[in-house]
Amino acid sequence: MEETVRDRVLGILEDLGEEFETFKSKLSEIQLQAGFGNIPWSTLRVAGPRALTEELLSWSKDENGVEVTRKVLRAINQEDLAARLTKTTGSGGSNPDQESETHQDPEMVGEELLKERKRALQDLLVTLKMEQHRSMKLGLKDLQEINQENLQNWIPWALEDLPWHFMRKVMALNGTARNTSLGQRAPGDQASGEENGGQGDGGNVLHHSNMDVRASLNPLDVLCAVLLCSDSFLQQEILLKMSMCQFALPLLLPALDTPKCTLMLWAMRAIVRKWRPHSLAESRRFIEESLVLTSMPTVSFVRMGSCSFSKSKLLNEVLSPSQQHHDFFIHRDMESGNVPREVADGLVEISWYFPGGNESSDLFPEPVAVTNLRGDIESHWLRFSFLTEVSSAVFIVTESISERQYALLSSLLGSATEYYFILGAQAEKYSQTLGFLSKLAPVLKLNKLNVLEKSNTTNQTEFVENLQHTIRSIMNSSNKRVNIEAMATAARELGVLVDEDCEECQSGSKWAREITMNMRDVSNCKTEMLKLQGDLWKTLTKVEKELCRMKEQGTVPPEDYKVQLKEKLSELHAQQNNCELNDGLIKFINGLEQLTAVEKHHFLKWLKYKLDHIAKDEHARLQAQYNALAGDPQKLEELGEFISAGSLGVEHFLRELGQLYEAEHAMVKEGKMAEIEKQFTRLPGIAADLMLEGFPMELIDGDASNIPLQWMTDVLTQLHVKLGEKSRMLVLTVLGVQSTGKSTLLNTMFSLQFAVSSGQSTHGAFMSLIKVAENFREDLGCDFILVIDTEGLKAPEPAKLEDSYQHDNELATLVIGLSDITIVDMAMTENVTEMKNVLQIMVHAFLRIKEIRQNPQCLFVHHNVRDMSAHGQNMRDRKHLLEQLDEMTKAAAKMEKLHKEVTFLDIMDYDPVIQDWYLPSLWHGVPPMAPVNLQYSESVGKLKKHLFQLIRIHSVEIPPKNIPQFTEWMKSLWNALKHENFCFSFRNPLATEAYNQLSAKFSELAWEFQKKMHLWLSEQETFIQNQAPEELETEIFTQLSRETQQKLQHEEDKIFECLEKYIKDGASGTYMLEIKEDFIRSSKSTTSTFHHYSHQQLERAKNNRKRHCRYYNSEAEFRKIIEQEVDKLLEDCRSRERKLNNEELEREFQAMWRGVLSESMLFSSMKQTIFQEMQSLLEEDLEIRGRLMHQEAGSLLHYSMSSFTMKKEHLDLAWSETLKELFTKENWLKAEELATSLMRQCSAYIDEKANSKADYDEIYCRELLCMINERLQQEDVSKLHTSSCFEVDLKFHILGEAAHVFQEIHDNFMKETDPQKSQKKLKLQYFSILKDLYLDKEVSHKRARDFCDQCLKPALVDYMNKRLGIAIADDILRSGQSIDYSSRGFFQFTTQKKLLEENDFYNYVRYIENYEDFVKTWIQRHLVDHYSENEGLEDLEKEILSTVIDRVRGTLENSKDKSNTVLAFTDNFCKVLQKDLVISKDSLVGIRFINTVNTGKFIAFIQTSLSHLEQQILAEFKNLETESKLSLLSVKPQDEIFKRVFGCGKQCPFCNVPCEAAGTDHKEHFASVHRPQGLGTYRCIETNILAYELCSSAVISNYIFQCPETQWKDHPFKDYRAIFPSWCIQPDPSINTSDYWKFVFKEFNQEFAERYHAEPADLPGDWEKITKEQALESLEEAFKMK
Ligand SMILES: Nc1nc2c(ncn2[C@@H]2O[C@H](COP(=O)(O)OP(=O)(O)OP(=O)(O)O)[C@@H](O)[C@H]2O)c(=O)[nH]1
Ligand SMILES: [Mg+2]
Ligand SMILES: [Zn+2]
Ligand SMILES: [Zn+2]
Repeated sequence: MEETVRDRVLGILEDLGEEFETFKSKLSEIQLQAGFGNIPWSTLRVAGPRALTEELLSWSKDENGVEVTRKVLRAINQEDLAARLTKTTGSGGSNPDQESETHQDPEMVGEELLKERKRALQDLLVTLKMEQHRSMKLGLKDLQEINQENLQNWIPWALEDLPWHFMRKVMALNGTARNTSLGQRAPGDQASGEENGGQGDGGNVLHHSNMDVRASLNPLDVLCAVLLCSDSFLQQEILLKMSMCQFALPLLLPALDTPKCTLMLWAMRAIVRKWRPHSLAESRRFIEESLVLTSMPTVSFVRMGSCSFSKSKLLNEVLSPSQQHHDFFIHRDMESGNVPREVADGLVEISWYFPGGNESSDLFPEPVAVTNLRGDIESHWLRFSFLTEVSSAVFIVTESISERQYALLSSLLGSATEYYFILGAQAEKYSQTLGFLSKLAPVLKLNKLNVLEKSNTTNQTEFVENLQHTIRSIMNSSNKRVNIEAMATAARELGVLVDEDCEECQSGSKWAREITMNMRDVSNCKTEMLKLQGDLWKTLTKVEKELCRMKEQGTVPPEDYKVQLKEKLSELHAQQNNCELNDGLIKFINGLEQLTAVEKHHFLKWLKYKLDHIAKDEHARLQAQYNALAGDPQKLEELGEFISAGSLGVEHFLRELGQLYEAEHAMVKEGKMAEIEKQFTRLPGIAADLMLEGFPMELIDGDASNIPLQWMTDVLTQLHVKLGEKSRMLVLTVLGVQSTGKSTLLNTMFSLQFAVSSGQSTHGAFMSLIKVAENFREDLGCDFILVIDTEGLKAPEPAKLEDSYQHDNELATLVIGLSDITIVDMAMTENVTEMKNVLQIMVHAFLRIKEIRQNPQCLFVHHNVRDMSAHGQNMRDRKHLLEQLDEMTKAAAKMEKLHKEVTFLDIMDYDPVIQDWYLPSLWHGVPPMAPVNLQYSESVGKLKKHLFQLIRIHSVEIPPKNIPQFTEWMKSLWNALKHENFCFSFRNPLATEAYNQLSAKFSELAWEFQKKMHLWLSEQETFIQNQAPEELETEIFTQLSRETQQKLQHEEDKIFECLEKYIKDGASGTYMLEIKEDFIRSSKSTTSTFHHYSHQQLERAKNNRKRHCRYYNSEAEFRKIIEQEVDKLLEDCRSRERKLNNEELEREFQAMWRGVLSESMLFSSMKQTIFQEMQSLLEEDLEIRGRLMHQEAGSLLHYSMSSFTMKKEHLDLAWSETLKELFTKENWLKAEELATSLMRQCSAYIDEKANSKADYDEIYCRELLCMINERLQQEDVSKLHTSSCFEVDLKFHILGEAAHVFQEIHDNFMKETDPQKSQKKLKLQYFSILKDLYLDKEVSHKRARDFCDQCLKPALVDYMNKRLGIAIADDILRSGQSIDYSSRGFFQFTTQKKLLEENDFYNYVRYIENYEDFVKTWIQRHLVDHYSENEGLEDLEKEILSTVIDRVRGTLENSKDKSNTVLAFTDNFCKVLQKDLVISKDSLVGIRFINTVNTGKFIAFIQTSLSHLEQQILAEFKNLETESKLSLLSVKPQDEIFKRVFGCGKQCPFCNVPCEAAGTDHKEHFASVHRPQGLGTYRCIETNILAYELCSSAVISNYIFQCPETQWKDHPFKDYRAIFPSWCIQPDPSINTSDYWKFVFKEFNQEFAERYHAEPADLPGDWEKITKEQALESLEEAFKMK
């Protein structure tokens, strides 16, 4: 008999029962939406099922009516009826069922239905705005990315927010993740207002509730949509977190995008559960196992037909621990649980019960799985079949059984599963149902116990208990135990898909299996497969640390001991490198290199699971042994260690790669392997890729307590490249007691994947990179966040106290040092001492980090706080904590040997209100059944928000480091940590960078200042030279000095201003502030030097001018007379009648000339005796200084430097009488050295003056005396106890030598200006003038030429010499050349590199013995070379000359109309240019007659000859050798450059290496590399053999030294600062740092010995092997030139 559509609709409406009213109300709502002709509410309200059927079907076409009915049914959560309607009324004759109506052909899907479901899915995804992720799956990274939303609360406002809300919350372990109700907007908010307005007729309660429902989605739909749009790894993560929240997990995902439903095996792989079955209750052991591998009985719950009570709710009650209800499954009474499901029908969920080992409270004695099928089994027969396959028992929940259903159930005949029926109350069909049941009894082997009745009157608690009891008995009787892997097999047989069957996953699994296939156990794998990281790496670590600590040095000299250790290192590297690559590792590497990204990801996950499995098995076995051994403490401990060494993970494989890489690198570096033989160069790139994909990377190996620095550096460098070099990272770390949930905290906060749970506790430290969204980077101030998870700090056991404390200390210092923000996890453990010990370690670490001037930000997280109100509790506790922290700080300061009072607040800005955070315990209840505490999740969320606020503020103050900076920083920290004295050994790379930047800036500013002042002084000097001597004694000169001081002050202020500004704008922030003082001081010292210098310059100019005048006065006098006479003669001649011819005129002139000469005193002895002048100056000086001059001293001329020898009287022997002879000898040598160096310095000065071509000046002598006095007053000299006789002798010899030279200078000068010569010249000139005048010639051009030649040209040349030096220095310091001179370090590098290239002993000697001289020559040579190579110098000359000539032109132009006479013109001309040109118009011959010439013509002539004059001067300059040109300059560029690179001039007290600190006045002297001390002439006093110790090694060794400063007493090197407080000598940053000087020493050992009159050093054999290339490399490394 055929049912009509009408019958079916009616049947369904009748079946609705109580829900019929709901149906009607929903219908009215839907009608409104549909918008076309509808059934009025008045009709609806009274209509019964039959009437409504008519209405519905007549409403429009039949089909539409059916459609509407179905929609409404779904909307009121009557999916089953809706499905039935579809099934029975489907059109087109095709089979419309979802998964077929018959069980024979379960997956035959009707096209129509398929379409409809596709549409439903499509609609859902559109609503959720997730369509694009259907193909482009979401990954974990999308969730990790940090964006604006991290700062907001996640309240879903629109449906499209729901998936994100779910994912975010579930990632944060938030129990409310599944809630799908939307946030209520504030009233008046338009979005909700509109809908309300549309409603129109209020008053219907039902109506409203439905309205609310509509504004949401069923959580299961959201879950399905999210899983559909996620990649398989995100799915895993979501399921993992859901499982922690104790949410039921999807076991079978409905067929959404796939033809069939899917078993979520892979998605559950990551879940590990821990429990204690009752069988183990005694032993107190836990079982920890991967969930998918755990076999247990499974009980399934399905529904048939409709049911009045919620099956899911019932299940929740069955599974909930007593006293604590938890919603494992979503049920219809939950928030939005009643919203109709759009796509989630047919979902099978699974949940578990795990016992905690407490027999009285556990519900079940062993684990049991419970599955729950959503929907009616009739529509989901395939799933139902699957469940019957895998379950021990299936509970069918139903209210009635119909004929059809009976038929269906009958087909289960022969099924192996037990069936139970839970009958809901439905009186009408009760008897019919019972009838069917009894018919089914034999088919399904039912008995009375298999039917549970649940009527309205049943006591719920009793019913649940009953059910639990039934399940228990099923567990007892059935021995069917399946795990999810086994379920997958069953599924495949039924044609259900399994997510693991995808290609990538299978290939990943295959690769992993190949590695683990032959692995027997963990220790076997470690010794066979991972050889490099075992004992080899641990021994290596020990040796590396010993190299820095030298604890077992004994009596071996430090350098030799270092060589021994180095050899050991090299040997170990070789051993590592020689290890055969085994199969497993090769496969691992191949896997990483060859697989696609997704495959690789699968591969690594698989490897992890498989390794975990192996390790767990072993762990369990060992644990059993351990328990058995209970009596024997010795063995227990051994086994305990064994157990802790038993972890094995992918990180061990990666670690092995790191070791392979390190070893290979070391081999190449040691020259034992060629660069091209390298095999592992691609590994760092691969590791960087892994980091990008979210794998945590091992930073510190917790087993060996070491960092593979090269590996780490190269991995991070690769990472930097892969990030497009945009890698500013904020570093965040967590630190705290062991196993307190640190990793869990980070994972919860940032969705990371750090290893958690006791089985795989963190070892060492791992880091994970999180991306900040592009549009959020600006705001947050960084591009990435690097999260570091660390191993818990242990409370040291007494036996291993030292080691453990050290390990923890290193770890804590390193990570705190690396971090911008540190979270200190202060779990409230029961053990107070443990907490205290750990705090002590942390405080110590913070103190050290503060000492190296890093400002750690820190948050204290008080974890496991039971009562959340506790934090408000009382200030007393806090005060108490602070007191304790202070105590700890004090103790730490003592350990660090800081001799100062420090409190905790000194090392950290600690504000309990902001910095103390309280977290409740992770679990709500007792694990394993406890879900995550909602409070925990929410507190973590708040903490996270706070962290981001902190980061925003922090990154403004201290810009985050990028990867290269981070790497450098890490290396420095680690290197320093290897040393005993961390703070002292730390070389701060960022501060160094800031320092270098600042010193470059400072040099630039200093030069700018000097240049301005030089120019200024040169103008003033010119001005002085243009004044009459008597003018200079007046106010004019004082005025000049005053102006100069003002100018200085002005420029000085400018320097400070610029420095301040630069520091303020500087990116290096705080570091610059720290070192600012040094530079301010240096600026001050530079300017004050200039104060002195400028004063001197002005004085000198004045003196010169006076001397000049004195000398020229007589000549001027003479010329005046001559000119008078010429005038007379002219008159005379003109008055004669006859015109004289040329000879007659000459005769007359001759007579006149002779007459004048005989009368004049001209050119008599103008020569001075310089030495007498000097002698009197010397006597004056000695008198002032109260030194007695010996009687027999005699004339200065008897002394010279070469004749100086040391005499007994030179030392104050009375003082040293009591001391050893040794002391005297040493002092003698030192005094001699002092004398030599002083003489060298003075002779350099004398030479310079000799070259300058200027006449002698008294100031020379004064300056020499000043130099000597300054040197003798220095501190180190006073310690030598020299006598005053020494001083007197020294001065005599030096000035004696100088006197000879100066006399010569003067004599030469006089010769140049030979009176005879000038006399002759004058004579010719005057005769010519006379002739011209007599003949009345037009002579203006002649006079003008004279003016050009005699006045203008010398002035221009002088100008050039004054300016060229400044210009050259400026050119060099500002051009590309300046890089060599940009900093002292750079200069050292360039010179040393060049020295190495030339490899010439004498060059080295000059460099070492007379650094200053070396530098000067070096610069000079460089200048000469530079300018002989190119036209640069000519350009400079042209520029200088053309500037001044332009000025001359301008002046000429201006004077044209103003001056009537030539004299007036010249006066004016000189006056205008008196600051530029020294024009001595007095020296113009025939000045008296000049007025007779035509002014206009005179000027015009000068104008036209200017360019000729310019060419002439340039040509003359061009012809000069560069060197002699340089010697003529008044400001010597080489001196200016020298000042920049020479610095303070101090040398290391042990090895004489020059100080590299910037400026001239700094607190500390330092050098990047020290030299073997023998190069500084150090030798063994007894044997006279040169010493080869390095200062940088000595300071960490047990060596001692003696020197005058220690009064020749022994002093430990480690404590050298007590003697030389201003020197900072740090240990070498790497073992190769000093290779350069070692190389030099071994090359020239013999030569140095001869030179120093000593025996050659007995160098360690290892030094012989150092090559030139290695030397260069070490140099590049030391000065960071790579
Ligand atoms: N009771 C309780 N257990 C927690 C809490 N937080 C984490 N755990 C559990 O403690 C165990 C260890 O957690 P981890 O996150 O690995 O702890 P950890 O501090 O990183 O451990 P180590 O790295 O070994 O020092 C896990 O099983 C967590 O589930 C908590 O607040 N309360
Ligand atoms: Mg951890
Ligand atoms: Zn030194
Ligand atoms: Zn210095």
